[in-house]
Amino acid sequence: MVPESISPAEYTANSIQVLEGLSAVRKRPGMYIGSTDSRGLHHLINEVVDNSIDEVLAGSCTDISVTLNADGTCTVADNGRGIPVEQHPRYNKPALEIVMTILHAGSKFDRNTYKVSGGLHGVGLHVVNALSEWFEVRVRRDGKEYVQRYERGAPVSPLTALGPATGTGTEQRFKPDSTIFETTVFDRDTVARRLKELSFLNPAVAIHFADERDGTKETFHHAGGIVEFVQDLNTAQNVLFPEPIYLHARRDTTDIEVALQYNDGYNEALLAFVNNINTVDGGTHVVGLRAALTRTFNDYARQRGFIKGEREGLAGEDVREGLTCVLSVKVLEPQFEGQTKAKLGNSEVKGQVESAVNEKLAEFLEEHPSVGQGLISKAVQAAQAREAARKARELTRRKGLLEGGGLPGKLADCHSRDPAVSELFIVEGDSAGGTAKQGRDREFQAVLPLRGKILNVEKARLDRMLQSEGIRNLITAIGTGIGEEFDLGKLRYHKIILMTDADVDGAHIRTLLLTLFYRKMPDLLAEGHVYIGQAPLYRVQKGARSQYAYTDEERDRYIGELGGMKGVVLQRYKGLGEMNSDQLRDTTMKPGARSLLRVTVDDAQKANQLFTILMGEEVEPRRAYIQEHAVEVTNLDI
Ligand code: 0RA
Repeated sequence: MVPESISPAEYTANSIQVLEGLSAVRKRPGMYIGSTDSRGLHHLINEVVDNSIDEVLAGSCTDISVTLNADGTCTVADNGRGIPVEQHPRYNKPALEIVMTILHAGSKFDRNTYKVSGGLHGVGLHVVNALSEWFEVRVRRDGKEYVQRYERGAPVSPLTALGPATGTGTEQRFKPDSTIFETTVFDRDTVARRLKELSFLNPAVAIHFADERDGTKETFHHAGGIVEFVQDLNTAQNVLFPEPIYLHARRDTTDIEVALQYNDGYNEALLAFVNNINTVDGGTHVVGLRAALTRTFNDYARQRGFIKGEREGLAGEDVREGLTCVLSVKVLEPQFEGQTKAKLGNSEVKGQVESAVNEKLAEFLEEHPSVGQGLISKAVQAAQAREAARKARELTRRKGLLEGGGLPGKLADCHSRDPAVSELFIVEGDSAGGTAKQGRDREFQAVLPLRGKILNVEKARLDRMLQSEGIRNLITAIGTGIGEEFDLGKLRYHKIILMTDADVDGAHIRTLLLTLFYRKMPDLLAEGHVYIGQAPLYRVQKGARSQYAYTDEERDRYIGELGGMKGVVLQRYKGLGEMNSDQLRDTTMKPGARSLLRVTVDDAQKANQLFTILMGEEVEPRRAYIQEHAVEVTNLDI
């Protein structure tokens, strides 16, 4: 028998438990939201919005609004059923208070939807509450409006009925605690990106987003769901057929949705979601999808005689060339794995996705023979190109062996054979390359000059870039190989440092190289092996005193410190080549004296986007992009 109410002693014990729970969250926030930096901060909004999305999944909510208020708070409102307010018999408190202070999954008030548990998602509103300076909840339910306020997780007022109200819904407003977070400033684009993504994944909802700090407003509503998502991703591409293929199936309790479309490019863009969570590290659902694509296209190609007899079939990479695909699965009890919990671990899902996609895609191809044939001929071409590339590689490999060692002649390698301490400087141009060779510590620093010219391959696709000898030298020097052959274990230097000029050409080359890494060697970035060497822009000298300035602001500050321009010699370095080797060593190369920027996957993704837009065939997005970023790209030679 569950008692209707509990004794005062039990009540007190329960309150103490609540406070202990909240202080646990506040003591180790990282355990619940990953970090207390900007990423952790945005996690608060995601968590609150996810709770409203659960109402959408339950079929009870059509509109969500998210507002970044001028006072630094965030408001999330939905027209769902409203968080229940009735007294909870066991705790003798309103259900809402329990939701806000302890409860997340597995209770009487648990909604029966696909949940995001495990990992950093689905941690519960009480976590957001505990990490907020204050949190105010308003609920409309049963014809009334209710309100309750919390501070750092603890209620500071009882749940109060305000008066009659129409409709149902929940409104939550919170102020992140500045004593917890390194920054409490929300980033509009970060929030907008996630809301847009959610609107594609949940076509039944309209998400209204407003930033009161700058007055911008936007509504995200995509009735076409992930089909529109794929179209959106392919905006800047030439697509091979106008309507993305859409597949939907259920296997057991798992719901599987796929939208895919091909473009005439050579890259694969696969986004995979589990219960609305972007699984950037893939997992069993992605493995199942890939297996099904390879299998189905091969079967189809053989049945129709595109591939004959014993000949080797299409490889996975062949059928994914130019593929843009969104996979969205709903799993009842997802297990997220890995450092960032962004990988699905449920082994049963592989077979479920594989079987669903095999069946539905075969059906589609059967019904759309012209699309099917187009795709097969593209994949066959990809296979031929792969074979040709393999032969070319074999040839260079053998040639390399004959020449001894196989390392490019341009490379001034270091003595050390220990990758963990070795560094590779990639330098623009032979003249700067010469300076860098003199300035390096040859024990552990290698230098590879790249000829600027080769890299100015305007509008070159990545594939064309790979035909450049300079780029092939680079790949050989790094040692890992690229694409499917990539092997991080063969990495010859744990630090790969791009040292380019601080001008337009330098930016151009950096964009190209980062794009190459992002697309063909992404693990180099994920494991933090790529850096940008920061060379100074100026030397400010007066008498015996001299300082290097890395920005215009620094230059002005140093001039100020020296008492103004009088007697000051200002040297501006237009390129690395203008420095002598001692200067380059002391400012940019020598550990301890230099400053290196580690390149994140995010940085590289941005470079990749820039690359796609600047090099893309489609004129319209390029024009739109350039207009939007006019200031940044005014002097880019595109
Ligand atoms: C538990 C049960 C029910 C709804 C909710 C929670 C709920 C939670 C949130 C969080 C943000 N918005 C929300 N809207 C609803 C179902 C209650 C019922 O059956 O009426």
